[in-house]
Amino acid sequence: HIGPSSPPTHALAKAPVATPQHSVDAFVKVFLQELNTGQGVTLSRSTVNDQYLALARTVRQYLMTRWLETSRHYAESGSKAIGYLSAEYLLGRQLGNALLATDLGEVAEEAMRGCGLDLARLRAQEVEPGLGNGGLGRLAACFVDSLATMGIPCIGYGIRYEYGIFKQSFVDGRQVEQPDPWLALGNPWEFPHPEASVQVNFGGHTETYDDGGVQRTRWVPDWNVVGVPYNYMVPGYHNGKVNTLRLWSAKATNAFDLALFNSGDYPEAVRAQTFAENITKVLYPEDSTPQGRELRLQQQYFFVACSIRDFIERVLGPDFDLHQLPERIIFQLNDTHPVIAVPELMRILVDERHFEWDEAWQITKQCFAYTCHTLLPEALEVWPTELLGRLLPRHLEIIRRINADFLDEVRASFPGDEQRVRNMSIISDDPNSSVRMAFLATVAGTKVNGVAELHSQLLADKVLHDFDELWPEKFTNVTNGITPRRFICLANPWLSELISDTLGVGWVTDLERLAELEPYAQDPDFRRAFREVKQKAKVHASDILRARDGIELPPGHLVDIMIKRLHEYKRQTLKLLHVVSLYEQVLSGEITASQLQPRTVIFGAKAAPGYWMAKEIIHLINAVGSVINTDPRLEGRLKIAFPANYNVTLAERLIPAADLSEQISLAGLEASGTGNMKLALNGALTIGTDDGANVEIRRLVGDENFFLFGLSEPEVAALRDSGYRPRQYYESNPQLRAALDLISSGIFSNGNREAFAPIVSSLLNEDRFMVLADFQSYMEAQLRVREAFADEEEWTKKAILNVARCGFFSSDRAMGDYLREIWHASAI
Ligand code: KOT
Repeated sequence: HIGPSSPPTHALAKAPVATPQHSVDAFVKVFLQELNTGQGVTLSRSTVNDQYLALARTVRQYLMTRWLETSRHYAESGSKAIGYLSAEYLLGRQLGNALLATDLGEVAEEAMRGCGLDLARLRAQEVEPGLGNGGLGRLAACFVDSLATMGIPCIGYGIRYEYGIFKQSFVDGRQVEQPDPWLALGNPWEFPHPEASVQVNFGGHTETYDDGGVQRTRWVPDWNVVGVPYNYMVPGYHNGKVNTLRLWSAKATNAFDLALFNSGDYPEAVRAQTFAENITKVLYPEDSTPQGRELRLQQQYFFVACSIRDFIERVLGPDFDLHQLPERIIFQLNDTHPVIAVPELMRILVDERHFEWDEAWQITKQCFAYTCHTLLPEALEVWPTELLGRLLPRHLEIIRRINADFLDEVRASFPGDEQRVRNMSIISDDPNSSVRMAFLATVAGTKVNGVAELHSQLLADKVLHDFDELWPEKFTNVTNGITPRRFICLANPWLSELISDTLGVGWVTDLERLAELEPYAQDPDFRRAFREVKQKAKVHASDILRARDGIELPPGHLVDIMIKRLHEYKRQTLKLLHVVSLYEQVLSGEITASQLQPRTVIFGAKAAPGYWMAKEIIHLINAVGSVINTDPRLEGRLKIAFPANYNVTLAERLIPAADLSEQISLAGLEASGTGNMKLALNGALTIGTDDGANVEIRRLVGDENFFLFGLSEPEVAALRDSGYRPRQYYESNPQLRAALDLISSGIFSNGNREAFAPIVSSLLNEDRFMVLADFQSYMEAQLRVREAFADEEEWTKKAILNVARCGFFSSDRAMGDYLREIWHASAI
């Protein structure tokens, strides 16, 4: 039972407390109160962490009434909500975003100054919640931001990992991982609700029983854990709305260890508890390559079971008629990680609520939609039936029945085509019996979407081709987007101010209005102002890199940025070969250092700890950096900067400083990319392949404002089919050969010629991602960059046009697309 036992009589108790006033005095008062009563310290004795926590709690107070009001409003309206199911939310720091959403930035700054404190210093105290690996998790964070800003009822459901993405450092140029104890200094942004905990079962077996003449099945699990929800505010921008992100934390149940305690086996009881709590202990650091580990499946089922039960029992309540479920919720599956939600909802409807199978399936099918984020075959999740059946025996039975019914449908549509039936089966026997989660998601989802036009096309034409033939109406595209609040307003206050001074402030929630900047590309004063903005961003990034990593950004350099996970398909090695080749050309006297366009290449990248080749590539980047950064022959005209531990906070600092954005994946493999959008919207020009959302960026900004190179996806397919032999490129291209030979010479490894042999040999002999095939084209595109950058005015025009023409890439637009095409929900 929740809620007061008798109706309130006191007038003040009938409504949520009033929001504190939007004034410096009021702010200071709340802040000091929070310091004293929340932290138990006086200002004079407080630490920076005390001050940060009190400040966060102060801002929280300004959001609280809005949060309570938003929840009440949604509940009363009875409208359809989005349940965004995502195993990752890469949120980034919260304080700045909360200040922006509430328009309290200046008030807070002055209030802190009045207390003798520096707002920037307190903001720097916040440890970012790194509850995601990369693009997929950051996208989820952008989407919930947009939905709150658009006033759409949405609950983001996910996992409260005790340890987020690992902290990266470099030792002798090699990546070393450390745990990320992000909660250690206290987390002022979360609200635990143990009273709303949910039990989650695992293991055991199923049995049938007679229920008054009806044969039913039930699951008899043999262990369970409890999910404790932690609520986070998701503030809308300047709209008085605050949505909820609900992250689940695993706790041992009492039943779990009571028997063991009673038997006197205390160490075993404690071990059992640790076992339960391991479920949400740590984020899996794989990106685009799932690891088939039992604990990972436990995580997936854990958060999804908690979330569905939470929505049905707490949000809708016991009296709700689940026939109407599709009118109240659509669960968006952020890739296949939450797909086990499908059999879970079926289990609830059939086993617990006693729906007929067909009716339950009709309901379930309307409640899910699936977003696919990859095309890499090795990234498509499959679970061995042995494991799934051991952990979730009832779910496996349900999946088998879904599959059997589905395959009957295939047979009816394609009589006699048993090969097709085998190809489409959710359960595959090749090589071992396993469940193909993308197929399950496709069968269950009302819609299946890719994340950029090209990707959606390839999804329907290749990976899920048979499904597209069966149900063409299911397949759709929603090109990704990014939130302008974090990635323009917060990250780039200088650009934001220039835009607002020019257009007014409406662009922040209506990003297509950036198009109105277009004529200003012709205005020399505006161009000068635009360059000053870039200059300020570079100085700021430089200050950050100096303080954080001891890295100097030389003034006047072209800032060339490649920031993304380290993955062979993304081709950091291609970027590196460009740098090595320039170096080699200077060493060999082919060009003089003075002919180089002064340039700093900034890398930011984490490698999955178990991805050996990616870690070797990190080592090579650092090795090349330490040689060229100190070689006087380059006269300081070429530099590599590789700050460790690239994360959202660092991205916000680097992106505004970029002149050139590297989006150089092998065509057909980067589903969308979102860094490409962030960089273009901050006035960087893209050098890129025809891949992912690059295709749409180029179409919008125009060929003349984009440096295209490399094979197209059909060319990649054709080259692969005709037999790709990378060594031919090495043998026929002297520049490429010289660059690879320089790496093999040992110059970057103190004379050790073997140090980077695995990388070179992998490129020469296999080169799965066709780095060598695209090398020449990339070098030529970089020459065009060099030439274009030399003309400052023309470059500035191009940069302005990139900003003006990329309004499409707002996540507000993406959310609009999902609402119209997939969710059929609207603002209330
Ligand atoms: C991870 C594990 C399994 C399947 C897919 C992934 C995945 C895909 N993780 N991140 N992605 C990226 O998602 C972004 C958002 O859609 C895309 O922009 C990017 O191209 C994907 O690589």
